[in-house]
Amino acid sequence: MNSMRVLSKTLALLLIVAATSFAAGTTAAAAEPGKLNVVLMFADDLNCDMHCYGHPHVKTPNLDRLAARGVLFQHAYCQFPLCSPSRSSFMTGRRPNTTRVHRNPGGEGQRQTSPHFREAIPDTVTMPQLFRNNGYYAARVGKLYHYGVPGQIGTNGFDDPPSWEETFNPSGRDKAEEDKIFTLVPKSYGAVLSWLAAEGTDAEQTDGKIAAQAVKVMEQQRDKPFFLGVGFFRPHTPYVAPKKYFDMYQPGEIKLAELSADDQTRTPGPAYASAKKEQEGLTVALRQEAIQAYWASISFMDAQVGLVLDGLDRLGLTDKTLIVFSSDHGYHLSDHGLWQKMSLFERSSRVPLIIAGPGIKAAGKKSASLAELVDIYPTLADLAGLPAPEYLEGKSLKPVLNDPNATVKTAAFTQVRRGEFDGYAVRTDRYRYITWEQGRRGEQLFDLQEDSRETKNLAQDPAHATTVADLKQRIVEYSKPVTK
Ligand SMILES: [Ca+2]
Repeated sequence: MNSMRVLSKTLALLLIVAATSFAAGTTAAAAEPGKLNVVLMFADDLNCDMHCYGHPHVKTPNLDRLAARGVLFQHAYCQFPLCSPSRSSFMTGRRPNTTRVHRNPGGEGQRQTSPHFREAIPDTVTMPQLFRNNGYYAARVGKLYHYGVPGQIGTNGFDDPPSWEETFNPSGRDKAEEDKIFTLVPKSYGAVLSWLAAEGTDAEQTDGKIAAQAVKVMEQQRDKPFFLGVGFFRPHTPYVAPKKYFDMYQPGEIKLAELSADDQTRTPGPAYASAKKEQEGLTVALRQEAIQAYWASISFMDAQVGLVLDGLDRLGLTDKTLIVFSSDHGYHLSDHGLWQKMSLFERSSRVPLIIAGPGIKAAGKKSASLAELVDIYPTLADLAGLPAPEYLEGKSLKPVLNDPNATVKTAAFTQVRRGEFDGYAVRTDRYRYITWEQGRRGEQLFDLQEDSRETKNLAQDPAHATTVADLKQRIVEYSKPVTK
């Protein structure tokens, strides 16, 4: 190690010490009144099947009203289409190759357990922790970091204690009455397609309790700045929602997606490796029922978002609170012949993202600009006027919040692991390019302007050779290990 490197390491350490003392000082001083609160709401396994995203059937009146006073990002992407890798990434503002979290803990069929991001980056300051260090009260209600669902409902899940002052882990009838749930694999509810049109009220369900607890926390903390993480469990399996939400959708009228030639032959193989045995050969009626249940769970979760928004209004906090709503990854509903997550197609990688709050000039607008979940942390720090750590790997979306035509990035990245090798996808304003094990196990290129359903793989088309070479190079750069 040369002397310059020793010097820069020493400087970096001094800076960390200085930053820590500064943070400790401001914590004691308590944040000044007038600072903006944050409500960070996440749904679990939610794709963009929402009315405000143009879906013709799915009713989301409360998210529609949030979108009407915020900016809706039409092209937002997760960095990894699985709970723990995605959540570790956006909560730390760092990408999966930095957090080194590429698996869920103890995940089904996985050879080894996932590490916690603190093993690779022990001193990282998470998003809520930054607010905490600057005098905010930070609390979590429900699922913000990984939780096994439904197994760990009511516990702390795979949490990060330094992130929070207080945590709340409600548990409702959906958990207590698991034996009533219909499932494709007996006694298995979390990883498997499963659903229940439940008896009883919204308030008896876990997500109903989460909304109620969130409002209680806001009421208790209304006089001081707070960062409140509100993590709903739906529409993750089991799709449990009160009956009235199932009645909103007629399964017989649900149109199933057509499969392309590649979907039918499952080419290239790794693109379809997320398929599970029990999901193969489902009858049309069963597929329609599963989609009805997923949509019912979305409308139920939307109603709980409504309770949080109503609470903010009633407490007079709406005008001083930044509100973010998103999901940890997208979701297939038999499109491409797939269900759930863990693919690099648009449907599994794309997420809803709505950001609202005082001072957002483009309120009510939709933006086609690319955004990534890793951008949420720098955006909230920017809007709240807090100094974000320099190592964050996303960008503030503030320019887009003021002008929906502004762009802060030309590409969004998503990656996934297939046992011994990785797949990477890059999304530009027009294309999605995917490479499996550096192309050795297949490449895919879709022109989303011409082919939004990803039916024609153009990767071997000589007319697109330049585009493929350019996007391949972007992935080579993206997938290099981060050394800082
Ligand atoms: Ca998830």
